[in-house]
Amino acid sequence: MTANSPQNNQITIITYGTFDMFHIGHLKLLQRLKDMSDHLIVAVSTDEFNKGKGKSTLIPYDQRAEIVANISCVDKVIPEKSWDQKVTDIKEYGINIFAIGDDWKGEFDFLKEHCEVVYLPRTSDISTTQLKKSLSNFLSTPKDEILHAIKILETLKNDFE
Ligand code: C2G
Repeated sequence: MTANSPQNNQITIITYGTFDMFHIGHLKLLQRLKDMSDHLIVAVSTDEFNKGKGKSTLIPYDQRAEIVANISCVDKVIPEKSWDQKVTDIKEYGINIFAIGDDWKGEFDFLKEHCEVVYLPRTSDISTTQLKKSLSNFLSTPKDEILHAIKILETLKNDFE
């Protein structure tokens, strides 16, 4: 099934993502991928490509790519500029496994004629969308309301101690 058999028994994996506001879910995915491979290549979506996805990012591409490139389990970062670059990437880098979170389950099965395709369970209870929502809620709450809430919590804490 896989066109690219391991070179010298070295397994190379590729994954794609935006990795905006890098969080524990992103890290755990990359670490799991590295546990399955010798080389981990990560394609980070460019800002232009994300616009096409209807996705806006808080952190610009250069910084997201630099953050991912400095994650110890990541061996190489390339830009993701289009949906149809995956087959070319798989051939160019001798990819054995294409892997991504299961929020994309089935979407990339067409790649099975070129390499193995794996969908990994996402890390629950964390997402960039969720972080953005919490941040905007926090920033939209008037300061004095936050201070008032903190005061109440402190009083409660003292009562409990
Ligand atoms: N992820 C995860 N657990 C989370 C959040 C994200 O495992 N709690 C995984 C996603 O499933 C994905 C990767 O982290 O595999 C990056 O997630 P996003 O930055 O949201 O990537 P996305 O915008 O979905 O880009 O061509 C494919 C696209 O580039 C995928």
